[in-house]
Amino acid sequence: MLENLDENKPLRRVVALAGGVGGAKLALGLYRLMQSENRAQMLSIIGNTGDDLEMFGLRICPDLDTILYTLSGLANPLVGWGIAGDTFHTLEMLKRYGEDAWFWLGDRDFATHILTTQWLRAGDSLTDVIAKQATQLGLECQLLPMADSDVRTIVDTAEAGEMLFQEYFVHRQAKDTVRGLRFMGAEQAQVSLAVREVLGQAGLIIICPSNPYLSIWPILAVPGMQALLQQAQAGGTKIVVVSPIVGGVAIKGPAAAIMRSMGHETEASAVGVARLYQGLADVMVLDKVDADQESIIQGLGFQTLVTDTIMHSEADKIRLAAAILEKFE
Ligand code: FO1
Repeated sequence: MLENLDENKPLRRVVALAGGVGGAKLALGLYRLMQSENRAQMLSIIGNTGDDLEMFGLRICPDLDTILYTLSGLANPLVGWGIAGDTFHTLEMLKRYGEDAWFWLGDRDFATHILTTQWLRAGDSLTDVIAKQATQLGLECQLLPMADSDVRTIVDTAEAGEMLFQEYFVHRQAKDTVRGLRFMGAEQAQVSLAVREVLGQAGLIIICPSNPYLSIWPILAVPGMQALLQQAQAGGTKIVVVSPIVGGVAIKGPAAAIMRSMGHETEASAVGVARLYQGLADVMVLDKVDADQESIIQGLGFQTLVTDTIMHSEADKIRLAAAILEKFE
């Protein structure tokens, strides 16, 4: 029986849930590692689309694009999003026309949004659009949007009320106090056949170190998603969450500030993250600097892995991916 399981191991899928820049780092580690083992096609990444927006008539999927560019080696390493070496002539021209072009879209990046929009208008699903782009950019793994229909993260701020995510995050530079979030369109959204299939084949599910509220909650808000995760768990598949909070600070973005401003019960710490995922994930990966929180997290019902989780270099990313797969796959 055990032998059988071992034989089947390479056939089981690794499924990662990810937001943008932070999530893409671990996704890249998993991708490179599985490429080196000749099984990159057994990696599926489910990306957040709650951050999507329409601008200049174009559909933009920042988180999916960030993963796409990161894994295909195109991403701008300085910021983690956009394309390395991109120019901004189109944006400058739009500004000359008087447009308030606050979202930095590069000339090459525009090509992605033009095609996304064109293919969606032609009737392709977002799943098909992203799959075509991934294939064209040579991706060997699968990149899937969390849903095909529109879901938009709406941020309710103390200073200016409700606004779309990118308005809060980029235009207003995440300076407002977040008092609530909702995912517009989530109730009508459906888990796609592709997402259903990969979760059904998952031997391990990894929640990347993305902002729980802004990047993972929208994915979990798609009706049926949590039930599929529970089904996978019931079949023996572990769900591993990598803490995006290290030493009380968010690795990237406003996660810590949002945890403080939104949670009466949560705190910006690895324990706070564990509380958010209690009952949902089985394993928590925390950084060595938070090792003193390990026993509390275990007390909350998690298996733990304490390791270096800060990913600067590609080697850091592969090492973290390898530590997780070695222990829990
Ligand atoms: N992030 C910014 O902070 N400023 C920008 O102007 C910006 C433009 C942008 C364009 C394309 C794209 O794919 C991503 C872009 N991002 C930008 C990143 C993005 O808004 C966020 O990092 C994610 O949505 C958060 O997950």
